Amino acid sequence: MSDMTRADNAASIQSKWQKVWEELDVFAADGTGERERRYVLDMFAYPSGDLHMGHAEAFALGDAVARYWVQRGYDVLHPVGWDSFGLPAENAAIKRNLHPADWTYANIDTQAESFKRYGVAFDWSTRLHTSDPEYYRWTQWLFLRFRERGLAYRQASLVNWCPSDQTVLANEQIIDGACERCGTAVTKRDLTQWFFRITAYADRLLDDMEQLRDGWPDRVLTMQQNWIGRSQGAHIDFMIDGREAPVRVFTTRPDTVFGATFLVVAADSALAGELCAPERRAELDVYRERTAPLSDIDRLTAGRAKTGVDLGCYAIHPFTGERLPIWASDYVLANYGSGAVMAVPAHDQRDLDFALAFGLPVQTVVAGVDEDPAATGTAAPAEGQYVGSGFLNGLDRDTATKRVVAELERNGQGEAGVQYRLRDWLVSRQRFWGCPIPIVHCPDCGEVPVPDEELPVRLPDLRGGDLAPAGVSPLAAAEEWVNVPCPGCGGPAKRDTDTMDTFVDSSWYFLRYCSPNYTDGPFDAAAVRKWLPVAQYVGGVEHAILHLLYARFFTKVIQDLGLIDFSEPFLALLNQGQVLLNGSAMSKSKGNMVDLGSQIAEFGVDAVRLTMVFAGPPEDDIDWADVSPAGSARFLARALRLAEDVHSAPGTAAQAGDIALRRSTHQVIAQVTDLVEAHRFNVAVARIMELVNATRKRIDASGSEDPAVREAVEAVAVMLSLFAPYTAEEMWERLGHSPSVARAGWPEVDPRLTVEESVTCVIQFNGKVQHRLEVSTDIGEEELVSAARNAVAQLLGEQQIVRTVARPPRLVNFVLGSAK
Ligand code: ANZ
Ligand code: ZN
Repeated sequence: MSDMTRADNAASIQSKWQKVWEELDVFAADGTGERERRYVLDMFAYPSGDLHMGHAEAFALGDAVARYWVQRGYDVLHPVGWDSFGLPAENAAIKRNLHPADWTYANIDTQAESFKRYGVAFDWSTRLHTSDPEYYRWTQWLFLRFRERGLAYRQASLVNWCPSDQTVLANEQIIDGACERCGTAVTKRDLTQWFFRITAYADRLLDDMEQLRDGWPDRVLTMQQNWIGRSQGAHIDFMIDGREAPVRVFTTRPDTVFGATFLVVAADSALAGELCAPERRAELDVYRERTAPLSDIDRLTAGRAKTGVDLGCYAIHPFTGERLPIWASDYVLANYGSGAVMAVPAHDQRDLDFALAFGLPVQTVVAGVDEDPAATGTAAPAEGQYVGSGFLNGLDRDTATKRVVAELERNGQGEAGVQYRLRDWLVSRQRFWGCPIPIVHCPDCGEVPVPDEELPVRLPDLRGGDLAPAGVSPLAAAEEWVNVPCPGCGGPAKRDTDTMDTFVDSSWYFLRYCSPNYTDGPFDAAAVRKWLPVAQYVGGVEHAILHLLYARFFTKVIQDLGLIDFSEPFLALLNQGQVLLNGSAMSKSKGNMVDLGSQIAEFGVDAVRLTMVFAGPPEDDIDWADVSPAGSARFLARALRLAEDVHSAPGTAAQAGDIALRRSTHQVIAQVTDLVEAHRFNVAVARIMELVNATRKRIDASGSEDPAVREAVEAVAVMLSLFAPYTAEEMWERLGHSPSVARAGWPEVDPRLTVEESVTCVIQFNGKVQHRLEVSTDIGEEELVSAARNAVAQLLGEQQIVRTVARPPRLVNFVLGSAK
């Protein structure tokens, strides 16, 4: 077939089956029957333009899982929706003088059409969009429940600020000190912001990972663990010369306290300003300005030249009474621990670098060190005998740590403590296209929640230039919307003008999918009980930390609210790799995009889908330059031709068929079953290809009447339906079946045909050979006799077996007597 007719053909097959699937509602979840239920979830799409190659990969994988489970007879929920709030819509709206909704919903329609064309087995009745008022009403409702529990609070804080986008950025939205979106250098700002108290759940987020050990990739669990970053240690309070309040430091090594020779506080902390001697002020201000833009990652980079300012004040060592100088530097983070450290330069490399840069003393306190760290420039491992450590000398590390903490506690100078890297989640955004925060600020009543029955707080109708006012957020400039009577006292008050981080929207959508139109709450608890937790989640590794952490956090809070009875939302996780071109990620700015639409137009949906799963293990990246959708299309055409060449009638029993082909068929089914269960789709496809070849050979050798050929081709059609739904449906039709192949049922494996070692067993009546049967070499006597009886049941007719002689695996002799 020429390329042109192949493309036309694919397009017409596609539209033919889309109609049939829609009419038959093939992928509707049931939820009422006795069948075991399974929920397969794809990370939902953000509607920026049409679907791209990354979507094509992710959804090909998730769909294979969903379709496989349907074939296995599970009641499957495979929902579809859109994560439809977010900044790109707003920027597009400003540029084109539109409402962000116009751009968003137009893109959603485009993507919906593309999903249908792509043949994804969604239950379309689940469809939701997080920007619909019916959805964000419940995001607001959840926000208010969080707030009631003290889990949503407002606090002034130093935040990352993009001067160009005029918005707060999360740490992860900063790349090399610049805004990830526009590249502008990020600055810090002191703003009052909304936070979610995710740190209150740090321990549970860590501990509950036990439930995920079997179902999640190890590396994702490790990333989550590091992100939460639990450190065991102690808080030590250092008295300050000429200051009432002590300075608290966090240390993981309180046992090295005798090696502390100076203190360092975060230069950008309020504490640095408070401690700074007047004559040092100017120097500190200059230093602060210079280091403000640095991200935490910059600050923590090992080996950076150390910089800092002597604050001109002194701390008192809690045990020696020595005066320790206090410095400010950028390598101490303002928002970790207390933003201050006791520097132990002999045993901590960063502190040593700093001490050497400024000529501060270095005091070794753990022996076994031959060389002086101050001379070598390398901090010594703090393992061994304590020296110069007063009451700690002679103890082992464990005892020393306990001893020093006990001593600090006795003196009221510190205590044991745990620190987390995890910070509370800053959810405020000074942008328009997000979920409004349902709070009113009243001069008399303070923060007043909008009553539940008045939700949703809808976004006002702003478009174009209204969305980009100078210096304030768009909602703050919308005066008519902002000014409202206070729900508490009725006096004049103002709405909160922040919107929520879009990660809030995506932290609970999987709960809403089970009852997307529910109006009495965020979700129908009975429906959630039926389907959740999610049996398989599929999505990109770029969400390995934040989205998954936030969704896990929400699930735990919602459990604590008594609305659900499980604590982990996703029991299994599959992370697909990226689609690359010539070794690098596709991006608009680099101009190396492969357009999904034109790939589909050229090769057909099935060839693109098959290529995605055949390219390699799902976790690996796919380089589109190295794969062959044309090759996939050729293979699919070969499979389809097989179906045309089956000339036995539908329903023909395969038993009489060619045993070699039957054996191949059953072995491939058994292998593909295991491979699909293990998500090794690429190998599964390779096995199906082998079966297609074996079947073709058999047809060439002895024609297409053989019932073993039908059995093989039917198995190919059903197995291919996971990856190439249109071709499979065509095959099924040509095989004389009615649609849909998607619900044909997974082929049953005959275990006798899958054993590698088999022999021919001779079946005799009174010592005369009647029949031959392929059996496994290790077949037991009982099994052999019953297989033999079944095989000769017809021949036996009315005759009675009076005695059976079995010599497994090669012989069964039935001694017959005549019927009375
Ligand atoms: C003395 C010491 C001696 C330390 C030693 C380490 C080794 P993790 O494990 O990441 O929790 N630290 C404390 N607060 C900090 C901040 N705000 N910014 C940068 N560093 C900070 O690290 C805890 C250790 O990091 C603490 O223990 C402290 O240095 C430093 F041989 O105290 B340590
Ligand atoms: Zn009021």
